[in-house]
Amino acid sequence: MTPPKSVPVANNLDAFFMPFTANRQFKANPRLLARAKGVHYWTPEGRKIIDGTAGLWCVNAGHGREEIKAAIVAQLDEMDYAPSFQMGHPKSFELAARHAAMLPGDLNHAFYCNSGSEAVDSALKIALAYHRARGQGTRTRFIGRERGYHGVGFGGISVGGMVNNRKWFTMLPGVDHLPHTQLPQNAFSKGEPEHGAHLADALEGIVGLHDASNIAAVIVEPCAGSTGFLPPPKGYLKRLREICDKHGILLIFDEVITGFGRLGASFAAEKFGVIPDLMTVAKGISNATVPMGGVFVRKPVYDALMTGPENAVELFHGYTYSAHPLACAAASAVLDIYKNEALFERSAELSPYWEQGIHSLKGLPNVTDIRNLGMACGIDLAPEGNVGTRGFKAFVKAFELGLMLRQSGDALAMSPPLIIEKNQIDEIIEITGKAIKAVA
Ligand code: PXG
Repeated sequence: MTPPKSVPVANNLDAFFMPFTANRQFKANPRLLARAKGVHYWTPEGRKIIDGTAGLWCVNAGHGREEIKAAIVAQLDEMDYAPSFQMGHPKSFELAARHAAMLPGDLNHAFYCNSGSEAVDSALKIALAYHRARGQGTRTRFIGRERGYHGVGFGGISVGGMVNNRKWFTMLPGVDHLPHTQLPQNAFSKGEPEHGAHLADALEGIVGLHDASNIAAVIVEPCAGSTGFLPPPKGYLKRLREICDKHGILLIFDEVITGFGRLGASFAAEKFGVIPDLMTVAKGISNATVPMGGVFVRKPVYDALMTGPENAVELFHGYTYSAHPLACAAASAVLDIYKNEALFERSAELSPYWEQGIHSLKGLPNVTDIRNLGMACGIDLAPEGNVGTRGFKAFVKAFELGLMLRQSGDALAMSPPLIIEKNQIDEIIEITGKAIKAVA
């Protein structure tokens, strides 16, 4: 492993308005990351941190991959940028064909954007356009789920269910929410919990309230990530699919976290055998090297929009950087790595070891629930005073001890790069245990 080079540190942290951060607290006591390779970060002082979260659930193939770098550099030499509006460049078509080939069922068209938030807003708009193109323009309502995270666009926060992301802002009208899926009787379940498929039936209630003729789409994370990692109850997603089919409602899976190997399969759709009409992705699509997001679209949805005069734009939506050549080059190189190193299979193979390790933390002080699926997990800690206080302390302690984990309220979440080795999993578990004990 290359030793860290000395890195100049900004001596004034004031100007950067940091996202999703307690700015004043951070700037008083910063946690800076300066270099990364494999499953490690280094601080500017050269302290080594094991990456328990693949960055923000995104560096699935590990940091500093030379193959991706080479592809990006080659693309920069060849062509830095090309528009995708009424123009095209070969790598975008090539990438879409590769994605279509690896996706389950007839999810065989790809729309590209630059982030998960854009992917979600794009998917919601495609859903509206689909119904309108079929003469069902009254279908405008969306249904999300409590505790869901779908990024930070107005569409995403409206269908999302994270109260802090919503309460300061105005929302899209016409949105309902399904109940979240964390049930106390499922505490300490390994993998998919037994109880809770019936929670999908709440969709029937919402349909009864508004009538299906007014509902465009249901959007869920097949396995909720940001809220603290909640695997779906057994049978839940199939039930949602059935109810959507019965009422002509589109089903959107937000696979920004679950896509590209996280759950031990290419996508959650493949793992659970449930094919959504639209799938949103980002993060692992480019291993986070160049920002990229996408919406994968089923053939009937795409075909419904390919009507009308041939010279008419079918979807008035897109971004300057949709299918950016550097992102396409990176995403294609990432697909090669996933395939050559069989990283999705590796994720499945490692997951029992991960499960065993994570559940060994049961019994530590304040641990009230542990959940896992594939190469990810959530650990709930009992709150200490205000919600999030103990969680934040555990996060800071873990960082001091050399581990990067994620905190959402008093839930800790982890999702290491899929190249992780067993001894590195042991290290993550050990440090997590120490951090939990330290905040007891
Ligand atoms: N959908 C899902 C399911 C996500 O997890 C987004 C959409 C938005 O993606 P962008 O690229 O716009 O951020 C996400 C993002 C966390 C954490 O700590 C999770 C995300 C982002 C930042 C932090 O759990 N997920």
